[in-house]
Order: sequence, then structure tokens, then C-alpha cells
Amino acid sequence: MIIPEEIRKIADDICTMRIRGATPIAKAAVEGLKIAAQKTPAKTVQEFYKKFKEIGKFLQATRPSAVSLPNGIRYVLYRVKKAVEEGLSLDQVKSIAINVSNEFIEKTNTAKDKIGEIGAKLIKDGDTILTHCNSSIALSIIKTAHRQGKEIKVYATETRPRYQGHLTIKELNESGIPTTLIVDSAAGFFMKEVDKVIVGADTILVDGTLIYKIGLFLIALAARKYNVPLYVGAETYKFCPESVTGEIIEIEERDSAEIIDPEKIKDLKYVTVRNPAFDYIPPEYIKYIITEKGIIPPHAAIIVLREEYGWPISTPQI
Ligand code: RUB
Repeated sequence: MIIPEEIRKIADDICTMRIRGATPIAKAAVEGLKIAAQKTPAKTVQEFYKKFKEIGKFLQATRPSAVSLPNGIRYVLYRVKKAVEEGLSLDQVKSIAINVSNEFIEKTNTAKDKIGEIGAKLIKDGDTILTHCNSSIALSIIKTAHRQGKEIKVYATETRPRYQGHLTIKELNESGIPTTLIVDSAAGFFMKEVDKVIVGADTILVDGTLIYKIGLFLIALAARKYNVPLYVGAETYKFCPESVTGEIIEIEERDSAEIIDPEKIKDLKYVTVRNPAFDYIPPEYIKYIITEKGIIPPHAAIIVLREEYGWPISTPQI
């Protein structure tokens, strides 16, 4: 399949995590679709749509665990499909593809700000917050509360093995928020000092289970032990329609070299290394999910899915 170089580069950046985080990868993939529409050599609508779908599949295959990626791609493909079925001309279909790509990207930006605004209301002056990994949505909440003049402190985990926490402390520092970096395994040690755990989401399942960066389940257990509420900032396109029909979301397992130098274990014939990138956090560990439409308890995930995808909940067929 011939894929334009710029789109290959986006896919490669997602695979190698130069672009990472559920929101940024969804936006980048949709940006890829926009480029596909702008640069298409297709002469007919059918030729265009066939290739456009192939590029969508190609971009979707880059990472498996964040549902924002397929949901973003579907958002565009479904609307393009409808335009094709309505018999619109090639130019019209192309311009719809570009417009809906822009629309999705715009929606992600607005949602981030809105969740920041809503989530900040849950933060009190003097709160100490713990966050894990590097979530643009969790940071939007924390930074909004800080901009509102609330004095807050943050514990940020380093987030082994890829150290996304280093991105988080840099961003918090730029905003002038007092921040302490801790190793992931110190989260329990510091939990007594924490008022709220705030994170983002990669995927939310129909029962309210959260899929998020590996290590959050242990943090959630410690939070529960000390009655510290766990808040999740998640745009509605992070809710997974496939989970309604029992599809299993694949948990990405990354190269063991991210954890240990392969040289060090090459002679250890009884040792294996496992490196799952994401964790499951059952709904009973989550106090609220903060979406751009409002705050819900995790068990109300089904309501968001019904609103987004209708009833029966069905993913748009492309
Ligand atoms: C990223 C990660 C992020 C979430 C939410 O994992 O777990 O915190 O995707 O991010 P990775 P956001 O680094 O493996 O991509 O709130 O920005 O969507």
C-alpha cells in the first residue's frame, strides 16, 4: 500500500512514542487523515474513499490500548462515508474530510479546556494532588485550579519505564506549581499527605473500568486505603463502544529493553521480562469521571456511550 511520507512519519511517531498520550495520538492520527484528503491523487470518489479507509486502518494499527485513536479515526471516516453515500462529488467529499478532521481536532481542544474548568471546581485551596504519567487532561485540571489562585502542591510519579513523569514535572514547573517527583513505588508512602489523585484516561469501558498507565492500580489501592478520592479526566471519545459487546481491549506490551538492558539478562535462562504499558482500574476505585459534558460516577459510563453511539450502542460501520 502506498502511504504518503508525511502520514508514515505520523504513524512512526506514534509507534515510537515521539507522539504519545491518548489525546495527542488521536489528534495526530486525524491530522494524518486530513493530510490524506489534502494530498490525495485520487480521480474518483470511490478511489478516494478506498484509499482513505486504508490510511485510517494503517493509522489505527499504531497503538492498541487508547480508544481515542480508533474513535477519532471513526469520527472522520463515518462522516466521509455518509458523504460518499449521498453521492457528493470528489471535491465535496475531500472538503468534508478536511472539515470534519478540523472539527475533531477543535473538539479535543475545547474538551480539554472544559474538563479543566469543571475538574478545577473539585480542587480546594491547599490541596495536595498526586498524578501519574503525563496526561494533558489531568494537567488541564491542575493548571486551571492553579490559575484560579488555589494554592496547590503536586506529587508526580516518575512513571517507569518511560518516565513520562519527567514531562509532567517540567510542565508543572513552567506553571509555577510546587511539585515533588517521586518513584512510582513511593506513592503509598506519600498517600497520607495527598487529598486527591487526578489522572487522565486512555480508555473507559462500559462498566466504568479505566485503562490507564501501568502502576495506577497500585496507586488506586493505596488511595482507597487512605480514603483519597481518585478523579479521572476523560473526554467522551475516550469511552469505548466495543466494550458494550464484550470486546477485549488489548493491553499493549512493549519491548523488555525499556526495562532492562538485554545484555544483562541474556544468560539468565529462567528469567522473562514483561512490560505491559497499561493497567485496569476497576470502577469501585474511582470517585468521579470528569467529562466535557459534566461529572459522572464511573458506573454511568453506559449513559455517555448511549448518548454518543445511540441504543443499541453500535460503532459506526465504515
Ligand atoms: C500515556 C498515558 C496518558 C494518557 C492520558 O501513555 O497514559 O497519561 O494517555 O493522556 P503513553 P491525555 O505515554 O504510553 O502514551 O490525557 O493527554 O489523553
